[in-house]
Amino acid sequence: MKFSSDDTIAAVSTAPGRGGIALVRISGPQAFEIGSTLGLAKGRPREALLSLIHDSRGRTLDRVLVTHFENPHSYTGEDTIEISCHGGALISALIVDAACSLGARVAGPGEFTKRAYLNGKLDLIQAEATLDLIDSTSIAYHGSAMSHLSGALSGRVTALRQRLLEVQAAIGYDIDFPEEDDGPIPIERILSLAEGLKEEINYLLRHASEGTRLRTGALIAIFGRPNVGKSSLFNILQGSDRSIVTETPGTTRDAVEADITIEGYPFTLVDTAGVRDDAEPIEELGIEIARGYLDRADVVLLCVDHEGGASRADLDLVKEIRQLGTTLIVIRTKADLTDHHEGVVTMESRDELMGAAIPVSSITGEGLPELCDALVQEMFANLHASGEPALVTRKRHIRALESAKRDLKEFGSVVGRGYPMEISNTHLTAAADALESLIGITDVEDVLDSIFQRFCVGK
Ligand SMILES: Nc1nc2c(ncn2[C@@H]2O[C@H](COP(=O)(O)OP(=O)(O)OP(=O)(O)O)[C@@H](O)[C@H]2O)c(=O)[nH]1
Ligand SMILES: [Mg+2]
Repeated sequence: MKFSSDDTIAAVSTAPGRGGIALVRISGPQAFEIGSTLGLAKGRPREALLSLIHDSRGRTLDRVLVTHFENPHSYTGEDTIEISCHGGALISALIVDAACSLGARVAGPGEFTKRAYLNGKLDLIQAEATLDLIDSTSIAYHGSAMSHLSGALSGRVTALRQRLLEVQAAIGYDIDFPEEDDGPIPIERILSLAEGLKEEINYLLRHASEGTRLRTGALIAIFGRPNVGKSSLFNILQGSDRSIVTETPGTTRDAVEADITIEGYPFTLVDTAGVRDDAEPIEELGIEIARGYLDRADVVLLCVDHEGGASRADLDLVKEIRQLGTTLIVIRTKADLTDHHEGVVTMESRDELMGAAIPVSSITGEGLPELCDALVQEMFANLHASGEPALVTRKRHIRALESAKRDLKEFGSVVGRGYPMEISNTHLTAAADALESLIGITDVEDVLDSIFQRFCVGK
C-alpha cells in the first residue's frame, strides 16, 4: 500500500518546555525544497550535518543538526527532514512557522505516525505501540509496548489470518471442484483446523484483563475507619508526604490519588476519608467520595488497626466489597505497636479476618514487601508468572479477537447442523475481517481517527 499525500506537514516532536534540544520534523513532498529555502545543509540521506537555519526573510534562527531522510526510507515513508535545534519554546516554534510560511502546514496529533501507517511502515498494532511507548510509566508496560512494536502480536495475528485463509481455500476447493479425484476435504479436518484457530485466540486472550490493566494501572483504594493509618500507608507506598497525617480522626476529607509502580507494574493509589457513622457534614461528603471508589477499585486495601481489631462496621464493609466482587486485601496497621494477636476481638469471623490480614507498619516499613507482593499477585499474577510481555493490551484488541472467536464458534455450529459450506464460510470471512481490522489491513477511517487523535502533535 502506498499512500501519497500532496501536502507537507511540520511540527515540534519534543515535549514543550525548557530543555537542551528540541526536534522539528517536516514530512511530505515539499520537505526538501522547504529545507533548502531555509538554508539547511543537505548531504547524503541520513547524514546528520551541522547547519545554520534562516527564516524566509533571511534572519538566522539557530545553528542546528539536520538530517534528510529520502522516501521511502523515513519514519513516515515520505521525504522527511529532522532538525535538532536548541530547546525552549521559541526556536522550534519559529522553525515550524518558517516552514509553514513556505507551504507546509502544522501537523495534527499523530499525523506523522498515521502517514507511516498509511505508507505501510507500521501496522495498527505497531502504531498503537508507539503511543504506548510514549505513555509507558512502568517497566511491564514498556516491555509490552516494545514487543508490540517489534511485531509480536501483529505476527501472531497475521499467522492466524493466514491459517484462516487456508481453511477457506480448502473449503473453496470443495465448492469449486466437488468432483475432483481426491474427493472433498473431510468436514472433521476443517472443523479441527477451525478449533485450532479458536484455541490460538484463547491463548492470546488469556492475560487480556491484566494486559489492559498495564495501560490504565490497577486502582488501589485504601479504605477503613478514621485514624487507622490509611494516609500514612498511602504516603509510604507512594514515597512522599502527599496526604495529611494527624492524630485526629477524620483528617482526610477528599480522595488523594497518586500513580505508582510496584515491582515494575503500574498502580493508581487512592487515599480516602475514614468511614464512620457519626461524621460531620463535610466529612460525610468525603465518605461518599470514598464509597464511590469501592466499585471502581480493582483492589481495596481495608485497613484495620491494632486497637479495635475488626469492628462490626469493618465486617459489613468486607461483605459489601465481596458482593461487589472487588479484590480485598486486609491490612492490620500500626504493626510496630503490637504483636500479632493483641486487640483482636474474639468473634470467629473477626478472627478469620484478622488472621488473613497482612501486618504493616508505616513507621518501620514492616510488612510492606509482603503487601507489595500481594498486590502484584492479585493484579498481575499471570503476567508475572509467565515472565513474558503482555500480548493483548487494548479493548480494541479484545473486541476484534472475541469477534473472530465468536464467528469461528458459529462456523463450527453451523457446519455441525449440516448447512452448506457456502453459508458456513461467511462466518470464516467475518472472522478474517475481524483479524484484518486488528492489524489494519482494512482501513476504516473512523477507527484510524480514534487511534491517531490520541497521539501528541509531532509523532
Ligand atoms: N506507631 C504507628 N503509628 C501510626 C502508623 N500509621 C499511622 N500512625 C499514626 O496514626 C495516626 C493516624 O494516622 P493517619 O495516617 O492520619 O490515619 P488515617 O486512617 O488516614 O486517618 P483519617 O484520615 O482521619 O481517616 C497518626 O498519628 C499516625 O502517626 C504506624 O504504622 N505506626
Ligand atoms: Mg487520612
